[in-house]
Amino acid sequence: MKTKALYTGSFDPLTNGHLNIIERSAKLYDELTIGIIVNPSKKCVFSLEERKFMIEDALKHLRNVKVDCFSGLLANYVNDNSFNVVVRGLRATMDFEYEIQMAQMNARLFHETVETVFLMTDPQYSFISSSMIKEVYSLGGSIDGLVPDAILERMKELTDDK
Ligand code: COD
Repeated sequence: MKTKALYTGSFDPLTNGHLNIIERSAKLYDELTIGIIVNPSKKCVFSLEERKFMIEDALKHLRNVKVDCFSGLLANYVNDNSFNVVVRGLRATMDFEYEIQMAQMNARLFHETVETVFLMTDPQYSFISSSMIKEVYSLGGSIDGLVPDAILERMKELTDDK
């Protein structure tokens, strides 16, 4: 049986921490879908279309990875698309508290057996978050090496346009 894995997030923007989890998951599973959450109540700097375009560009070296968008409950998206695995990344104990709660709630909502699998962040990326990237960048600090080059280039283009 093919293993279909899902890795979800806001990815506003995708960071090298996310990329590291994606590259490692792509080696573990037959197919990996990156699910960008559409959350109208969350104010994102980059539009959904911009994030999808940037992520596809940054992941074009990974043959078994595709990018999609979803709204509503993660469990509904998983049930509708028959994923067997949901991948999450863990940076610190702080992440763990929230993640275990979410994994246990999701487990109740999945129709079939779906495992939530946690990959520990590579220590060099443990301090990176999308919100910190945006703050440093917007105040003129360097984010070189913290986001994929394709994302950095696109961020420069988009912020020049705005
Ligand atoms: N290193 C490793 N992993 C990282 C790093 C890093 N530097 N940064 C982030 N991650 C991991 C996160 O821990 C997470 O696993 C993933 O990458 C995505 O992170 P974000 O910050 O882009 O995404 P979130 O946390 O905003 O996404 C939350 C969801 C969209 C998954 C969540 O809100 C959700 O499932 N929403 C749908 C509604 C729903 O089903 N609600 C009920 C939940 S029980």
